[in-house]
Amino acid sequence: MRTVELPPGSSSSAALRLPEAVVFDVDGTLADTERDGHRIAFNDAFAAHRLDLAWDAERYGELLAITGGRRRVAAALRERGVEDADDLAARVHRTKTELFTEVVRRGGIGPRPGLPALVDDLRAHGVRLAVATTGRRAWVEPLLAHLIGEGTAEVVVCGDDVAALKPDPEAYRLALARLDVAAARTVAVEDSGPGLHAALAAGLATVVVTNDYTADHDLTGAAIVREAFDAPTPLTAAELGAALVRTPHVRAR
Ligand code: XBP
Ligand code: MG
Repeated sequence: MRTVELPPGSSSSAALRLPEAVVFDVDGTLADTERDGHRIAFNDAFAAHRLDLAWDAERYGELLAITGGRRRVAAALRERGVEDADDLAARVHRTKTELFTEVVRRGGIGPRPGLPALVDDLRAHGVRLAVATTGRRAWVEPLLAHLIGEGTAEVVVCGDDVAALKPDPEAYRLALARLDVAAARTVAVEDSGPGLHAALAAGLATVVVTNDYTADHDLTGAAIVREAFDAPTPLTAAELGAALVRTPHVRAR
């Protein structure tokens, strides 16, 4: 495992371990996609399908407990007693995916503040990058190209690739398998309770950077919980390495 020396004048002169790889969640983590991105696209898709359904910001926050847009729509339709809710949800979600992909391709979604600096730091230290998301590849790939640059994440696992969405660990396990790296050398970066539980269940030390929708989630088990990438101090590769050391099940190996 690589080490990095702390800068002169730091409180400790001990060398820190760096992770071999970092697996990032996308929604809510790399970018604030949900309230003003996905939610609007869902509502536009409901209108396009002439459905009398619109999610305000608060209701959408509750529905985020259901991961995966198609499942989220299906649950809302079932709740209204709609017959063939699953088929209709699949059609509505296809429209939503097209609408959101257009927004992404127009450059309408930017990175969370401080994220580009963390990615630069990780790349400068040779840390491998991957993504594990429950979102659809149609918009994930162009969004990653816009946020961190095409090819920066050498492995990209999307909702299309797995049978079970987060909080199931399948997406993280698949990312580890494709990276061919041990969980004990890898750190996950997440924004939410379901994402944290998925990463922990795959054996990953996990750093959670919360947002308005997730600040009150149960984040027990996270190695580090922060409200931002850039405050109060910038999140660095060395701090992600410290998350490995701080996570008991990883330290025990
Ligand atoms: C994100 C999701 C996704 C997005 C919408 O969760 O659950 O469903 O809300 O994207 P996570 P899709 O951040 O834990 O991956 O409509 O493409 O599903
Ligand atoms: Mg997320």
